[in-house]
Amino acid sequence: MSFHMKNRPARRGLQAAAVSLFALLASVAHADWGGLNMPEGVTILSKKIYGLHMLILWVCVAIAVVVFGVMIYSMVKFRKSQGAQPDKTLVHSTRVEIVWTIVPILILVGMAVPIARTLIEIEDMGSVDLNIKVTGYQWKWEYEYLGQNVSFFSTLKRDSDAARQLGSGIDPHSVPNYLLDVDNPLVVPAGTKIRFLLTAQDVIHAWWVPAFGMKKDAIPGYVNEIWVQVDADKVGTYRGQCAELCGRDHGFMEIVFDLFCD
Ligand SMILES: [Cu+2]
Repeated sequence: MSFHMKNRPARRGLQAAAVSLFALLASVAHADWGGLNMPEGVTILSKKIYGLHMLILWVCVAIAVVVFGVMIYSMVKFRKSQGAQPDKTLVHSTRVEIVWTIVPILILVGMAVPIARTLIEIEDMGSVDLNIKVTGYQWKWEYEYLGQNVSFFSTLKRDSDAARQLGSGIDPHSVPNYLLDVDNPLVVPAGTKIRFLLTAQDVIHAWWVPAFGMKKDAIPGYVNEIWVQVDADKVGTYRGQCAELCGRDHGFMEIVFDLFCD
């Protein structure tokens, strides 16, 4: 069927839409593509999780190329205008049924192997160098270095807290690391395998530092655990927040993790 657009304003509108679409695509092309992907993180586990993510992404891309390739080829090659006749004999084919059941099973099992390996590694709490108990409160964190006789509370830094008050008159832009700093950060030597034991005293919180690729709930009366080992060359400050809607000031439960070189 041929399609003629006689309505000029409509055609201009379509042209303008096409131009703006191209402009949008061009600006996306100029943007940092890395910002569209999942961040790689700085720990052993976060890198493995990133590797898995990329592996599965390319498996999906390969499947999409094959499936859409066959579909588009078939639609173009066997179109009605070329005299294609529907095959009325292929109502049921046991061979085809078996192939399209076995092939996806093999793909899924193939993907499950590296995934299971990584999951086992995530749960492996063996040979940790340091145990830190993390307790969530409304609205602060308590850190306890087990066996080291060190424990402290970590709360939103005072300058941020003052600036966030309604009608404080303080310009948030004048506060360094506004709403991202705490009074007492976690301080840990580089290259150590740390086990975090997460719990809470009042309601459910969640301890989350995005660069670690790990997030887990801190639940009252229950201990969850995660392990973190940051690469020795990634010395620096990593930040996170409580990732559970734990109450009114949930957005102000910051986490600051300082990694120093021995
Ligand atoms: Cu919380």
